[in-house]
Amino acid sequence: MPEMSLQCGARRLDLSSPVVMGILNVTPDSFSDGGRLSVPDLAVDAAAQMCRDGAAVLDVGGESTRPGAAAVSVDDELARVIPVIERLVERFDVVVSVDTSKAEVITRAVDAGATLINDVRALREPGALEAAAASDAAVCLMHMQGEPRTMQASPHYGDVIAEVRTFLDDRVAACKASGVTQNRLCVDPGYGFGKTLEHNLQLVAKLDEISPGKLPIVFGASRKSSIGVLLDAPVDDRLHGSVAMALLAVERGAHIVRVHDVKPTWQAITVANAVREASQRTEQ
Ligand code: YH5
Repeated sequence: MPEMSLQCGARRLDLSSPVVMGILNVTPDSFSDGGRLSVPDLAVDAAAQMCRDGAAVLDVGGESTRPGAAAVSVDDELARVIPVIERLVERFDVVVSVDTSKAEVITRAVDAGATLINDVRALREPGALEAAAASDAAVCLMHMQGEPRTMQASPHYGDVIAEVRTFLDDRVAACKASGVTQNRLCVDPGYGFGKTLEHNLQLVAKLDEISPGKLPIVFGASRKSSIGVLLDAPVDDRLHGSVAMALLAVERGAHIVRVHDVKPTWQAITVANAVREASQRTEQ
């Protein structure tokens, strides 16, 4: 991967080798210790472990976008994510990302120090594009067919690769027209978002065909239900399948893998990086 990077605020995230984005859900059901510690305290502890385990990015999300999940108000989402982002930015030398679609959350998260806006709705909500363009944060544009509540009801495509690429092309063009520069953009095929198992597998198989203008690719299959279907395994038994899927995505061109299990994923891609570098040394 020659001189690939992503400009996240003042920080340049080097993507010449793939990196791990750790998932930090701050919904009320994500942390429980019987109430001794607050959710932000528990989230900071989990984040510290992810940093030790090799995460280059921490992705903070306060809206559940799992199939069927209920919507969250702006105020609830702000109350969940802003205190956590403030603490992470203060403590850890990594890119802090915010997983949101709402303009006000984007603006407040960037004020709190987030330098990557990760939006499963690709900045299509009112004011979101303008909020992102007014910042100097990077943007991850993800493909989704439909809306989280109903997207898995009956996903349908003519050609899933072509449709995902066309959608991402359009959203990249919209971002550039609003002033978000190329070096701040990355794209994501949206594994599991309005897709059958077969659609998901096609997207991984042809991942190298989805990126407009060779932008960095973000990929997230961690613990998702299609991995459960392949393995006939419940959500707490999808680690090895998730690591395999992340590694296959990296081998097909993913630059940032979004995962729950940072350490095993980091170890797997670090081994793969060493082999890739060895094959580059013998190439000339
Ligand atoms: C993504 O792919 N996904 S939130 C259902 C699960 C497990 C996990 C158990 N935000 C992505 O992680 N952002 C989410 O079943 C994302 N790419 C990017 N860029 C959904 C999620 C999940 C859903």
